[in-house]
Amino acid sequence: MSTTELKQAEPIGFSEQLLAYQQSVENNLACYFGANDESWSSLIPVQASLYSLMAGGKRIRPVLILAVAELLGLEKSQAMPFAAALEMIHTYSLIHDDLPCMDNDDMRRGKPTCHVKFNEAYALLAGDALLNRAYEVIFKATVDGASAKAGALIAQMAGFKGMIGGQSLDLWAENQKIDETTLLRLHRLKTGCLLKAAILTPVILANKGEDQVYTILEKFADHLGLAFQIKDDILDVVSTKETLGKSIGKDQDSNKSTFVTLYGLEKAKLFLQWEITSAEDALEQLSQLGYNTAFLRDLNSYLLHRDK
Ligand code: GRG
Repeated sequence: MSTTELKQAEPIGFSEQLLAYQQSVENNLACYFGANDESWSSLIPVQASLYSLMAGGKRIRPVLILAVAELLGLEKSQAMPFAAALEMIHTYSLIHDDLPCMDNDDMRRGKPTCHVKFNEAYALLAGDALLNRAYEVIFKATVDGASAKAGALIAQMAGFKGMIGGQSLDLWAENQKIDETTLLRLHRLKTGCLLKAAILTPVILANKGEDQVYTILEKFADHLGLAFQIKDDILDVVSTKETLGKSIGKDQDSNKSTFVTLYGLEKAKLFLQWEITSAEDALEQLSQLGYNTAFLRDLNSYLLHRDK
């Protein structure tokens, strides 16, 4: 056997695999947005969309789509349009969230926010353009009942029964103390729903919507979503603007209830560990069905230890 063949046989490590997923998302994203369409690329909202879309970001949602797709044996080409579309929806939500009428932030993904770089009107249009393009990409990739269902799931999770509902609760909850049940609901909707859409989209594309796999991955998504947000709450108080690439201390400044403001830092860390362990339990159930969950297990732990 030649050395090249030997090299190819070596299992790929978590960091390499994560980078490979992230790179394939990066390579496809601008393309799916239509950045190569010269007749439109000079339009300011198109430039503003691309500015935010290509500003980096961890690409967790599309990475989850690609990883679950691979776990289920789905073709990457089948999952990629949905992965790109979800990242566009996520980026639109960040642009709108940063607007003065919402969180009024001046830094995102280590750069001036979209409305600071362009202006409020163009940032609003950039978000709208990303959202509409996302559904255009999804419609173009809709070839059967399964892909139609996957598109409907994404629309629901991004809408008022999902992220928009959560954002609305978040606005309502400012300057008032909310209880744990409301906080959990807010987080599940605002953050959890898009992550759930990422994890369940490939399951639906693989026609496994009725299987045990769906139930287990839904449980995994619930715990991962909460863990992700609790970590975000923690980073808001322990990190720096330089590391995070966005403002810190915002939750306290805008009088928001978070796991940290409600329970303090140490208890929030315990909540985080509990959610991560519960997510691991779900993955253990999946591996008992014969699925290779190694990447998802490492991603779960990476999200626990991430510093941005
Ligand atoms: C405006 C409809 C609308 C919704 C806004 C995204 C959002 C909802 C608000 C942003 C504030 C926030 C803390 C949201 C929770 C979700 C979250 C942690 C977003 C940041 O996601 P990351 O960490 O960001 O994946 P990158 O930049 O890495 O993509």
